[in-house]
Amino acid sequence: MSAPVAANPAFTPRIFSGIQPSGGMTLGNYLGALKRFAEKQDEGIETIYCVVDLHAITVWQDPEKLRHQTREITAAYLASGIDPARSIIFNQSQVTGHAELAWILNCVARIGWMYRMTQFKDKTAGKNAENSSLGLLAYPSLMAADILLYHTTQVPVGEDQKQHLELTRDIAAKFNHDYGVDFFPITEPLIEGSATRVMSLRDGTKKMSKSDPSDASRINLTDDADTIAKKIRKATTDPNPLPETLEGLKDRPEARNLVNIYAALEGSTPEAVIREFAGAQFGTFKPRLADLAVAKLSPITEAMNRYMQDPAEIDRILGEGAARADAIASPILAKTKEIVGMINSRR
Ligand code: ATP
Ligand code: LTN
Repeated sequence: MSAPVAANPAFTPRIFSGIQPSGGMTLGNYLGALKRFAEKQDEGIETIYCVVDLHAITVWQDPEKLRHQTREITAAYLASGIDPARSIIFNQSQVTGHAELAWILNCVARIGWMYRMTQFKDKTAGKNAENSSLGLLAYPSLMAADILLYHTTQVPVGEDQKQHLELTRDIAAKFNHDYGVDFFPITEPLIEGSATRVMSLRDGTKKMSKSDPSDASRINLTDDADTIAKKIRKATTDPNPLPETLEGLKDRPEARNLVNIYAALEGSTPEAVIREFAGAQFGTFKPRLADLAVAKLSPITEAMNRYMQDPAEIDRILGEGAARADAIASPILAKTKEIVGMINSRR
């Protein structure tokens, strides 16, 4: 993979990010992505948030469930404070430019780059990779298209997406180089805060994931207060009390995970949490964490449920967002095609 290229200051700052409607939202999605999406609206930069349904179908999705989950992610966007008047919210498949640009980028990116992606390796581990969809292999190229279609300069994501964002930079740089242009920006990843990688509650070495077969491994945004408290109480930990310093968490992934979650929910730092709970047993810390999680998440869950009562309104918001997204994307896609040498005689 090529060396990082400096971001081009000539592009107007613009934020884009996406979440797959491939299941319910987890605490990991909330802290690593959603919560930060809402905060970015206050920074005076244009913000575009997408429900990436084309990505979701890289693995089998039941059509009715896909529709439901697309609305549910949209409801989670709204419930966490993303305001359709200040941000563009839409689902990917309604803006055809994503699939069109992805095709062009498929012809720029190299197959070997795709095989090297750890997400592809993880998702095919223990299975016959030859039998996975072609879309799953090309997934990062579609993600690059999502980002580059809007000349995005910054992408807030969790730690697990870092490699995909590096690939997006490589694809943009190769396109610019191959065609002798300075057309696509070299996008910056925004991986910030103490919860960029929330781990499974059952195994501190595995990412908390919406597709983990064990429901006890994650907190879902749709879990009620009792379920959240029970999952935290049962979370795997070692028998020792919390240490006096952050250093003491070094070889204790489960304890570190719970401290990081506490800090991110509270809006403080792991250092501050350790200072407060130095020497405390998990029997003391876990109930406090559960109370904090319920206090922070239940208003979001309630708002999500309210939005889900009115699917027609959700669909209206997605449609309006798609029209606004398309207005930005269309001229960029048209220019891309012109650079590539495609004739458009319908204008
Ligand atoms: P899966 O778990 O099925 O692989 P996912 O939740 O990782 O799916 P997305 O829903 O598309 O995939 O992820 C949306 C955003 O949430 C991304 O920015 C991703 O980095 C972030 N995210 C996902 N899981 C975590 C986690 N455990 N900790 C922090 N951020 C996360
Ligand atoms: N691959 C991402 C989801 C995603 C995305 C994007 C994130 C698809 N397109 C564009 C940021 C920008 C994931 O989290 N699994």
